[in-house]
Amino acid sequence: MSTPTDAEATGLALLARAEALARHSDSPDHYTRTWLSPAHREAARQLEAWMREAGMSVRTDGAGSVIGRYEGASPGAKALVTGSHYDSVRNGGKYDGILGILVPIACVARLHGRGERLPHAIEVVAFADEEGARFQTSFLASRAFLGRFDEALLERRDAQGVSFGEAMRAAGLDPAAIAAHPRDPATLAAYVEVHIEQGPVLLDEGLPLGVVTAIAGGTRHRVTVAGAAGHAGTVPMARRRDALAAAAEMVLAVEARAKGQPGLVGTVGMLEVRDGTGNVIPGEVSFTVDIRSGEDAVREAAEREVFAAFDAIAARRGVKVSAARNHATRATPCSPRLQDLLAGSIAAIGCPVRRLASGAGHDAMVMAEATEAAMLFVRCGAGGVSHNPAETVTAEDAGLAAAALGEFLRRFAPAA
Ligand code: HGY
Ligand code: MN
Ligand code: MN
Repeated sequence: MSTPTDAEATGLALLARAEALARHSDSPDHYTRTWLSPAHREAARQLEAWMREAGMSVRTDGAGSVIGRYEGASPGAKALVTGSHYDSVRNGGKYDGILGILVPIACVARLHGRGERLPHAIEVVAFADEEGARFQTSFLASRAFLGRFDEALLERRDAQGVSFGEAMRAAGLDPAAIAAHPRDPATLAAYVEVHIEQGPVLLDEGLPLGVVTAIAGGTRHRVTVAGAAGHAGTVPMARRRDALAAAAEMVLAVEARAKGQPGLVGTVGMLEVRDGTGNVIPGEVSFTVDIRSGEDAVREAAEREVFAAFDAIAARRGVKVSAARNHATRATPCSPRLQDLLAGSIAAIGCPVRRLASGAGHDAMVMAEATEAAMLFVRCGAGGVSHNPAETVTAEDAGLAAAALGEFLRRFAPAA
């Protein structure tokens, strides 16, 4: 068990690493790190160096994920996998994903420093792409880790027109081999992910750590509204088929439906006016719709109603609407056995145990398809804000997360 002083010292070192890693950014003005950008490759090299320093052997997989392995007492033992992602949203926070990579590296470094081997191996995985900001992918790297890859993604281009395959080749990766070496689930003992809460529950209750009970499911669609472009000065209002005015009503329909039901959230996070110009009536607009709930039936009903509302708005306004789904996950319960083990570990370091659901998506959702999975949440500061540069975590909480995970790693045994 760590004393609070130990926890804080470990935490300060963790926050210093998060600061250093955030300097590998696509933008000099803020922290954005998208899949396979030069900054993303530099971050991968830094993570690899820290993993080696902690006593791990390191490899990079077909998607650019960095995988460090610390052998157990007997070589080749099943691995307890722990990690998170090192890509970010645009103008994001420094701890989303990163904390779940740095904390386990610190835990392994401590084991290595003492020459201690556990009965199982530990693998720390820094997933290369979870947010999917560049190609609108989600969970790309954890899916590739398990050998799952949607070939349709090869058709995608980023905002600069670079194709998915070109981006991979520029980073020295082979698009044909992205998921060519699927991890055999029989070699996995379990998956545990440390992550900032990204919400205010722990902060409001004055608690540093939490055990995740389940992760909300969600879908993302790209919606296109086709109207008629025309002259802003000459087309009478009654004769317009303005795609943006229709899309605006649709955005409000998403908000109204989500507001109407507790536990349901709906977001339009991107909206683009094709060839948008101040003196042209918008002819085509596309936008994203993200809908989530802890209950799949609630989400599915909301989706049906939202898309029915879009059809009605489109019919009334004389525009056409179409939607393509590009992401879907079902609500994912965390392993009750691992939840209890995490709860025992949190209690053992002297912290109260709080169980809570995750509204955000995590690589743990994908890993749960292959093995037992669980998550340890760490309190967020600044009102619990995340996906925002104001995101914070305290050194003490980061240190407590390392102490709790260290305890968990020692208590863990594969399911019988
Ligand atoms: O969108 C999510 O929930 C995650 O942060 N990628
Ligand atoms: Mn995120
Ligand atoms: Mn995240």
